[in-house]
Order: sequence, then C-alpha cells, then structure tokens
Amino acid sequence: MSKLDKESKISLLKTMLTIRKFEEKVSENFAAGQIPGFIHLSIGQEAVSAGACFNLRKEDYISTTHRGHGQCIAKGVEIRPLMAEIFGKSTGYCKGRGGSMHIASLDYGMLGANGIVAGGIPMAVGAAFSAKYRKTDQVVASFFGDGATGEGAFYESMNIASILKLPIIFVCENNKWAEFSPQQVHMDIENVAQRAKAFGNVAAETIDGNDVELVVDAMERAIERARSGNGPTLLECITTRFHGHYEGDPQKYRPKEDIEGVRSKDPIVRYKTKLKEEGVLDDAGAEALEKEVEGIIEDALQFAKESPEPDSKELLNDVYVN
Ligand SMILES: Cc1ncc(C[n+]2csc(CCOP(=O)(O)OP(=O)(O)O)c2C)c(N)n1
Repeated sequence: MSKLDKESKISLLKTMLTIRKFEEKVSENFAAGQIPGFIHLSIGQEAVSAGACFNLRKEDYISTTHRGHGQCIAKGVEIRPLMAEIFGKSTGYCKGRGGSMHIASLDYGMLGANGIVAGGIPMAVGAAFSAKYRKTDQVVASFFGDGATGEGAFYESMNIASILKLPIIFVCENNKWAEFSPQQVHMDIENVAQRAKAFGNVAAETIDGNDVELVVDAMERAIERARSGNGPTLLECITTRFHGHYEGDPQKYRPKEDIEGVRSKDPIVRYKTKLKEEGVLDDAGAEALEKEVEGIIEDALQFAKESPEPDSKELLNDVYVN
C-alpha cells in the first residue's frame, strides 16, 4: 500500500477538488451559453487523473481525450489559460483555437487532448519512442476510455510499445460507457486489461479507479517498470461518469438506477471521509481547502470572461498547411 505522507494526501484531495470545481463551473457556464463548442466532463472520474499524474515529473508526457480537463489539471497546467482556452479566448493555451477538446501545453508535457477517439495513443507512443531514443528518462502516460480500445490505433500502439519496450503507461479510464453504448455492447470480455495478453510484453492491472491511493500505487509500479526499461503497462481504472456523454446529453439511454447510483461512488466524498477518519483532515481543514480551491477557480473564471476574443486577423497564424 501507499506510503503517502499527510501533505501528499491533502495534495491529492486538492487536485481532485480543483478538477471537480473547475468542471462544475464549466458545466454552469456552458448551460448559460457562455462557452462555444462541445464539452465533455470527467466529474466522478477525478481519482484517475489525480492519482495517475501524482508521481509523474513535469517533463514526463501525457496525452488525453475529449474528456481531458482533469488530466490537464492533474499534470499541473495553469488554471487561468486552461479556463480561457475552454472559453475560446486569445489568452488560452492554444489562443482559443483548440477549445475543450484540443488543449495542449508542451511546457507541462501535455501533448494534447484529442477529439479523435484513440487519437492520442499513437502520439504518446511516438513521444515514448523519442524519450527512449534520446535517453531522457521521461515516461509517458496515455489516457483513453474503454471505447477507445475498440480502435485499431490502440492495438498498433500497444504492439509497437511492447516490441520496443517503450516507457509508456496506457491508462484506461473505464467508465463503462462509450458515448451511448454500455461496455457489454462493444466488448465481449469483462476487463480491458485482458487485452494486454495479446502483446507479450505488456503488464496489466485492473483497479478501482475511484480509490485515488490505489491509482497512485498502481502508477508507481507502472512508472518504475517504464523508467527501468522494462516496457509498457496497461492500467485499467474502473470509474464512474456522473454526467452525460456531453454536456446537455439527456441520457435517455441510461438506466435510471445507474444515474441515481453514481453519487454513492463519489471518489472525493470517499477520500475526504478516509482522511478525516485517519486524522489527516478535520472539518475546518476540509472547509478551508474547499474555499482555497473555489478562489482559484473563481479567479480563472474572471480571467477567462474578461479576456479578449481572438483577433480575426490572426486566423491563419500557427496554421501549418498551405
Ligand atoms: C475515431 C472516432 N470515432 C468515433 C468518434 C465519436 N465518439 C466520440 S466520443 C466516443 C466514445 C468514446 O468512449 P470512450 O473511449 O469510452 O471514452 P469516454 O467518452 O467514455 O470517456 C465516440 C464513439 C470519434 N470522436 N472519433
């Protein structure tokens, strides 16, 4: 089990709270018509991002999906330009061109969110190859959903990573849904981790992804394996999507009990309770932490709202086709 000290535990809770409060604000503002484009939230899945990125270094790489705000935050990117990007403003990480689904911040090793399902996986393998070739000791974590494991890009990536023993961790956030299809409709096996067997040199684990310390532990093993040259791991984190596939999704396809039951699996409530039982945090400490996080999110929101729209004269800047 994890040997986390008090400071680390509070830091994990703070990361999860930051993701939750950030996304709740995004949800609110999207519903109010303040945010352009499509929004997919990871509310309920925060323990995967927070736990998986906890032991990554700033120079390590991640790639993520259309549901990637949590991983950006957990990797340490700044909250103001992240919020501004979602609002499509010129002060955003990609100057408002990327929006929610295409955030990248190379200074933090964040290679990109990706609207193409499984699209980030081969890019992560390329980064892992580069790290191995350059002998930089960097590792890469590539995040994707259970649905992405039906894509050819996933298999090609696993195969090449296995053959070349690349320093990569394939992190599957299995929330049991791919858009509007439950897992049993698109997979004839119980666990995504079983898919690793086809590749020889890929370690695999399935864990409760709503237990943040379990995620930290499993990632520690996977990072150690990757950094010591022993190759990739497929880490399947079972988790829960509280909201619909996209914001505004009425979820008519989803059984009522599934929607109503999700709150009982809240990874934040669970961790807060655990930390209180362990004496790491008391009520006043928890409240102060929440207030601090709310302040950070409120500041980012104001920054995003007050930031200018991109100038149409700059439309063709940073576009690399002719
Ligand atoms: C190549 C490709 N096929 C289909 C889609 C449409 N699409 C968007 S999200 C999604 C489901 C993804 O499910 P999963 O990988 O489990 O991620 P989750 O949404 O559960 O986080 C699909 C099929 C797409 N964006 N890209």
